Amino acid sequence: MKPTFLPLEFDRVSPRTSERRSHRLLQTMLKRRTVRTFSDQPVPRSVINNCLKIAGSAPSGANMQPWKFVVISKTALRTKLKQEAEKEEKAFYKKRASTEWLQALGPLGTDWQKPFLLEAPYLIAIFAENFGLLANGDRVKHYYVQESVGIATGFLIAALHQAGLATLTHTPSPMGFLNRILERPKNERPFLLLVVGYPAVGTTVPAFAVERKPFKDIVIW
Ligand code: IYR
Repeated sequence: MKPTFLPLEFDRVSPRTSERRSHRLLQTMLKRRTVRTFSDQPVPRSVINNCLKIAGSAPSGANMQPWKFVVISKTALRTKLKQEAEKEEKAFYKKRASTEWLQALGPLGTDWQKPFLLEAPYLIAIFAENFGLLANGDRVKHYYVQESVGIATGFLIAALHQAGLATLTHTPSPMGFLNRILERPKNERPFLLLVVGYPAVGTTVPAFAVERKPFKDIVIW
């Protein structure tokens, strides 16, 4: 197919503006912390939808946009998800996880109980489409699925933070139950469960995770 091109719409800004904006954004993003206790204070749906549109604008392999976002708010569904997640997590913490893994998680203070799955107003289950499925059942190849969905998820987390919301990236393992409970087809693989809301009053965060690697250890010029 012959490619067609459109003129780029690009907001050109001065170096001074770039400097100012990047600095402001840095200050904002440095304040993002994963939280594990949420208030039940409602969040406007429109905010969630705007942030999901931002996620959906992420770059992806061959522009296949291999992602699906399932927003969950109903208590009945969240109760089911909590039950299933806790079943897996219990097995993880009590049996499956290696000593080394449990040691690495120690400073986070996590365990198999996941009350936040009922506390936060929204859960967003993010699915990666390993391949596309046409209406006639034909498969469409997708490229760089992990990378693409990872980038979209990063967009989503950053967007929600800038919209004033807290998030938790939760990865019950394994997550296959999400397909069953949320009735998602077999080409969709659970990627992450994002918990979204306002932090509960008095929320604390693990001290060790405030530490960031020194800049010189993450960047080579
Ligand atoms: N999925 C478990 C364990 C867990 C694993 C990692 I790696 C974390 O950064 C945090 C937790 C849980 O959600 O508790």
